[in-house]
Amino acid sequence: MNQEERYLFDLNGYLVIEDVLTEGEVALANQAIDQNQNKMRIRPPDQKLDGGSAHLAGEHGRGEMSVLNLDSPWCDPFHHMLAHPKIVPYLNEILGKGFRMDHQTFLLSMDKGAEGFIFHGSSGPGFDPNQYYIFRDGRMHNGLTVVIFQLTDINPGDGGLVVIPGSHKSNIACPDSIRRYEKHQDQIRQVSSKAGSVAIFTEAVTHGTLPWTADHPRRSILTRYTAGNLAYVPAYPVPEWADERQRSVMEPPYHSRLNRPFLDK
Ligand SMILES: O=C(O)CCC(=O)C(=O)O
Repeated sequence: MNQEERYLFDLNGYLVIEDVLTEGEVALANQAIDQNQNKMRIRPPDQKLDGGSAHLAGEHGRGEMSVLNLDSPWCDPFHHMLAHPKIVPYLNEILGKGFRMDHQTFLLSMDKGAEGFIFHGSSGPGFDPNQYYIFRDGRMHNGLTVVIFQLTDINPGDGGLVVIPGSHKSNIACPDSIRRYEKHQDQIRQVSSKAGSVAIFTEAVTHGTLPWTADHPRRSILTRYTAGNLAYVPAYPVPEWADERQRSVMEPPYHSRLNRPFLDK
C-alpha cells in the first residue's frame, strides 16, 4: 500500500486497485459463473434490500451465489482470490497481519432493473466493536472490511456500490433521507472501475447499492475479512481444499502471539 493509497483510504474509507486480475483470469471466473447459473439465488420480494426507498427500488432482487464450494475446477478462481498476493499487503495494513476471512466469499450479481440496497455502515454515533475505523499511533485499525473483485465493468451511471466518502469518521448518524438516497445525492459516490479491479472498503463507511441500470450484468465477488482476533459471524470449519495460504486466512479468531499463521504477501 503506497502513501497515496494510505492517504485515500484514510480520507475516503475505501480504495480501488486497478488491474488486479488479468483478462484471462476475469474470463475464467466469468465462465465459472456461466457454468453454474443453476446455483444462483435471486433474492425474493420478502427479502428486499431497498429499505422502502423509491429511489433504491428495482424490478427484482439481486442474485447471490456461494462460490467457494462450486465443483472443481469452477471454484479455483475464487479460491485464488481468498489470499490473493496482490491484495494481502493491503489487508495486512488495513486489518493487521493475521487477518482472517469472516463472511464466506459470494457472488453479488445484478441484472438490469435489480434493486439497490439502503445505505448502511456503522459510522457513529456509538462505537460498534465489530465495524469501526480508528487511527492511532500512526496506523489504521479496522473492523469488518470488504474486498470486491469486479468481474464486469462498472461504468459511471451503471449503479452498484456507492459510498459516502469520509463517513467512516463521522460523529453523527446518517439521516434517513440520505440513507434512502432521497436527498444530497451529490454527496454519494458511485465506485466505478473496470473488470479485474478490486474495491476495498471498511464496513464503517456508509455504503449501499444503487439499482443496476446497465445492459450488461454486474458481477462482483465479495469477501468480508476482519482482524485476526475478531469474528462477526461464527468461524467456518477450514475446508479440505484449502492450501496453506488459504488455511491461514480461514483460521478462527485468536491472539497473534499464539503462533497465528500470517502472510507477508
Ligand atoms: O453493492 C455492494 O457492493 C454493497 C453490498 C453490501 O453492502 C452488502 O451486501 O452488505
